[in-house]
Amino acid sequence: MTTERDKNMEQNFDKERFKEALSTKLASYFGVTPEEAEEAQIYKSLVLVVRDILVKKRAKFHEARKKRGGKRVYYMCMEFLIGRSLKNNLCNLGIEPIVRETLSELGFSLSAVYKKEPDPGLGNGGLGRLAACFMDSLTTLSYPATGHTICYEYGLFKQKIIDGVQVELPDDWMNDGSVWLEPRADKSCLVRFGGRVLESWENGRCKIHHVDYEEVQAIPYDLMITGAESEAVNILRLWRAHSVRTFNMSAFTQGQYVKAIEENISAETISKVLYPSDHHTEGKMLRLSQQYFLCSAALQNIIAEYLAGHGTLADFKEKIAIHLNDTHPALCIPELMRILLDMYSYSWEDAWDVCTHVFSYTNHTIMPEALEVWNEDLFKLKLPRIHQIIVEINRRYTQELWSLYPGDWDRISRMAILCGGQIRMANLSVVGSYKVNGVSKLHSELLTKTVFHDYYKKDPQQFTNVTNGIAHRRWLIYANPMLAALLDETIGPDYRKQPEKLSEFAKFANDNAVLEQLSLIKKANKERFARYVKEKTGLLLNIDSIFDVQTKRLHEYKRQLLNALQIIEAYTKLKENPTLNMLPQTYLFAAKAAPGYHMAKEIIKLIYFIASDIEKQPALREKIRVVFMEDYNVSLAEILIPAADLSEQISLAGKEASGTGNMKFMINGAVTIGTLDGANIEISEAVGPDNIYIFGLNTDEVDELWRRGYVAADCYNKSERLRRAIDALGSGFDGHTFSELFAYLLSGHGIADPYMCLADFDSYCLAHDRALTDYQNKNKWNKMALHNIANAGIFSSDRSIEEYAQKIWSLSKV
Ligand code: 26Q
Repeated sequence: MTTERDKNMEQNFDKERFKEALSTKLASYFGVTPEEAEEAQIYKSLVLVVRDILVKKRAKFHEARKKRGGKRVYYMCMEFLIGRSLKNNLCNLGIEPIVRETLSELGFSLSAVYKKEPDPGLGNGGLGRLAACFMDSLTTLSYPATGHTICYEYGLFKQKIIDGVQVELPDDWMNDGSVWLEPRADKSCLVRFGGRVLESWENGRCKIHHVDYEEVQAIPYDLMITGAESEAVNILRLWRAHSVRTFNMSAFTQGQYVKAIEENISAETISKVLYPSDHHTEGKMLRLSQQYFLCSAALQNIIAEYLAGHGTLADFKEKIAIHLNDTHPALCIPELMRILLDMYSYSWEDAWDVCTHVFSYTNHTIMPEALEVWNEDLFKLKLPRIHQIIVEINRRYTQELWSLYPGDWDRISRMAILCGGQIRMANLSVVGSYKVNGVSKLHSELLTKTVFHDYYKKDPQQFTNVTNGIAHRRWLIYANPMLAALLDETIGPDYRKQPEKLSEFAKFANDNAVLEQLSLIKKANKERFARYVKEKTGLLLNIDSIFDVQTKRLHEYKRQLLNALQIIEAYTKLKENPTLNMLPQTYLFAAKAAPGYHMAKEIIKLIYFIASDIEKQPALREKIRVVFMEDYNVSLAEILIPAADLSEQISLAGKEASGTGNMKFMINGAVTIGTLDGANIEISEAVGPDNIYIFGLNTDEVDELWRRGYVAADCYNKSERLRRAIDALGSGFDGHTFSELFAYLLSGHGIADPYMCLADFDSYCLAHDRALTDYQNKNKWNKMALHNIANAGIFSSDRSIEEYAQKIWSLSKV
């Protein structure tokens, strides 16, 4: 029974009530008193207490939303890299202090309890983390939103580095990490694969019969998302595949037993594991099954929910926005067509009208190897009805193009969805969406100039930009509580919900007391991180050295290799002259490589052996230290980013669509060293040229150099510094030589140095030298840090979401 006291649990949350609620959970789930409980039991019971609060809050929000009516948005993404939930929820609800105190009275440390929570790795990197930041902001800003994704049993692999080699281990996060998830068997549905499509004529209409298909059950698991000081609670719905075959015992005796089990297993394989590669599509059929599984389950669910609330689909396109986060969920478009045509007897024109008013699409890359295509013959076998629908969308669309551009076959074939036996998912996404956006100013501009140029010419209004953002509460306030306290003290707490107010911090640029505070906070965060490193690796970091950090997926275009070359150059110089008086430097890396990505793994090996080489020379490692942290994930980022002095954002111009790590470092007072790529350009505009180290070629110069013919060896021959670094690859580190990397940079299989590390090397070293000089001027550096923080407000995902709500979804708050 719900008592009045219960209802007000959150508002009237006090120590006594909390203690009572926690004790009840401990008793009913584990049969222990708080005194007898273990940390893990405290963790689980605490989650259950928080869930109860959220369930009640959710019910209220649901009522308010229903009463208001209005539009809602569904955010579709194959990845949601949510990170741990407990701290975020306690802080958002404003009950963390009470929980901390109460636990402390019971003899537990809340910080230790936080560590009991596994960090779900349900994403590869930027795209998945963006989806999670967006759910946070949508909820904080009281927008009605639901996320849909897959409940992977195994998230992104756990990484170990053994003798320089990345070893992948399974991430079994569900084992006890699913306390937050609420299974909703009542909302499960069936998704069909394979089979054949038959047509018949009934009452003058063509009826579709899908036969001989295999059915998989989709079961949703709900995760409640809180916002900061907000009445809203939204849902992230994670879909799990289940076999529908019931077990036939008689088959056992007939020798069919194993076969039946095998079939069960193959159905459940669909949600077994997250594909660990980004920026590379392999065209694997299991990935296609995952994509359709998500799209079909989500759309059936969206329609069912809509009908339950409205009774008819009449106003569907006015009330619903469905956002496709990259092309991965693009099958939502033909799936909605299928449902409207085959199940609700819509005409093609009416169904298409609904689709083209409901879907919007964000592109996250223009790199050709990342643009998804499916082999049409294989696709047809797995999804015959969806294939038919795509063929018809393509037929009608190319017909329209023919009348617009008669005879212009080149253009029409570039814009078609089907071409050369392949299905082009980016084209399907553009054709089926009313709005398409890029993720930074530069990227959005490049989209309209390159991959989507033809579509842009046809309808410029279809294209827009929404620069990415980060959940600044998670990444600043919760990850860096000391900095948050300083901000509260100096500019007041309004920036917590109005990030643009961070700009008021600029007023303190000449306040020496504040600057000193800032540097003490950075030092404390470096100490906190150093304790963590000591615990994990046994290494003792020098807090007074500059922390120079590059953390992100390992990829050639992100150029961890350029960073390594710069380190090698500094290291060899130091070796030649060991008494060199220099600022001590600590280079920190963390990165996962896709398991099949050979070159990325070679770069990890290089960094690892540079590090181990230096470790063996005590005199040198006082001055230069390299640390590769294993298993980069959200939790590691939360402790590492606040400790950074220098933020490495050094992709080849034109390759990084936006980047979001750059924003996380900036808001924590790190200064960026970076190229004019992605959101670095906007960061540079925000902080001004004195508060960032920009180097290297810009996109026009990169293009020009490609056209002229880039010869890496020319750079090598011209630069003494560069030769020293590259030659060192040949002589090696800690007994390991890197001839493959040497060849990759200078001769290569196809083109040498495809991401132009050598072209940018000298300029990178000069920028680095400037940064090291400036770092030694404490006052100057602290001021730079302050300006970075003060100008980071526009990179809050609150701003991004307000732009999506206005420019794309036409969404209003509850
Ligand atoms: C596709 C097909 C098959 C298997 C995997 C994939 C796949 C999975 C993940 C392809 C791409 C991704 C992830 C891409 C990604 O994270 N892109 C990044 O998105 C960020 C958010 O917009 C940007 O800031 C980064 O610049 C961009 O690289």
